[in-house]
Amino acid sequence: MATIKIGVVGAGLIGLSTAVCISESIPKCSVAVIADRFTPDTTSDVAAGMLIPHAYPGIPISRQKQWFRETFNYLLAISNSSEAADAGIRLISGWQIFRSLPTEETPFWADIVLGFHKMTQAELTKFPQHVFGQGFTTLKCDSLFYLPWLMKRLKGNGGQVHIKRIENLWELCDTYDIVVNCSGIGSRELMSDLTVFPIRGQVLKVQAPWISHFIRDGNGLTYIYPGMHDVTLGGTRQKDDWRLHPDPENSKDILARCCVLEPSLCRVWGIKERVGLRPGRPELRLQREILSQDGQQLPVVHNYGHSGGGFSVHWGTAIEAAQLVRDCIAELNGPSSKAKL
Ligand SMILES: Cc1cc2nc3c(=O)[nH]c(=O)nc-3n(C[C@H](O)[C@H](O)[C@H](O)COP(=O)(O)OP(=O)(O)OC[C@H]3O[C@@H](n4cnc5c(N)ncnc54)[C@H](O)[C@@H]3O)c2cc1C
Ligand SMILES: *[C@@H]1O[C@H](CO)[C@@H](O)[C@H](O)[C@H]1NC(C)=O
Ligand SMILES: CC(=O)N[C@H]1CO[C@H](CO)[C@@H](O)[C@@H]1O
Repeated sequence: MATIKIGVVGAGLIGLSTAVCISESIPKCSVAVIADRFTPDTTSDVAAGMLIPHAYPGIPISRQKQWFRETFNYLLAISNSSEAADAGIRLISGWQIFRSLPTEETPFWADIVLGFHKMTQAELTKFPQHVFGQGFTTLKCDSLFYLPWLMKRLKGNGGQVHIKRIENLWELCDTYDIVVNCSGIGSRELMSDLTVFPIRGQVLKVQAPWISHFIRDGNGLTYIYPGMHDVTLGGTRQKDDWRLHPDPENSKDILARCCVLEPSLCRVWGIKERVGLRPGRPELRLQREILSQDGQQLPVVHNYGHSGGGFSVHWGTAIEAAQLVRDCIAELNGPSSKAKL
């Protein structure tokens, strides 16, 4: 059997993790990543990389929970290995706090993170404006370490990397047997998928080395996430806003909101403003499709639309995308196919 050539479009978190997962779980294949932007210039580089799931409407909770569990357990093992510092992965404890009682006091992921508990009155005294909270230990992926580390793993497995903008998937059909679509917000143009929209996120990366706990307001708008070399302060969620330059008003507002939760932040220094466009979509798209044109066929696996929660589920969705690639291979090799291989 010939080597099967797989082209993955996208070098953000989703493209790289999917390419690594394919290269490590499918024998007899070659994997290439094709993208116009690489780390540190993708949306994924802007993210804080906290593992706190974002709910995807339209996808059964059991499937989302499985994605999160697989991602959490895989990263937990890395955080517990000698690779942890290179990969930028570590455990982090903190609080998610609410100004009014949330509809669900116990979220679906409560038994996956570690030590989940309803905050005690003593813990809540730090946040006088909040009436309820959840304390837990989760994981954080520092993208400026994690993405290069994934890239290194991919290259170590023989994966290729090409810098190129793809205008149309068919450009890839002469070179690859199967194409995997992980183009994030780019899928709006690339796949003419007009249901994909940007959710603009502005954050501040600041120096505040004394901060060790995360704090997240339950509405997801204000958060303080300490990382390896800086602290991410957020944020904004601006739907259909394509501006990639920082807005100084947003920055002032973010700092003011974070200082209410953590007054010591009034002393931060080294403030850098960053903006990313989350690939919003009513539903995350993880499915197989066979494109046809002029009697030619091209199997495609879609994996995009992770919105504001890509880090929390990326390994679970990569495992599922790799399974879909395996299904494509079985079909290409099947008796009924117009043997391309
Ligand atoms: C401010 C902010 C904070 C966030 N915080 C968190 C968090 O704490 N936890 C969490 O789980 N998630 C978080 N997210 C969400 C997370 O960042 C995204 O879900 C994730 O990064 C999406 O990854 P992606 O690989 O799909 O997209 P991207 O990182 O945008 O990558 C897309 C890739 O596709 C390529 N591409 C697109 N179109 C083309 C084309 N036509 N030709 C060639 N290449 C193309 C691009 O060059 C790029 O390489 C946050 C997002 C933002 C903006
Ligand atoms: C952590 O590492 C120890 C020692 O290698 C191992 O025994 C243990 O099972 C690991 N735990 C996890 C969660 O990976
Ligand atoms: C790069 C890429 O894979 N683009 C394709 C993704 O899928 C759609 C179909 O839904 C195609 O039209 C794109 O060309």
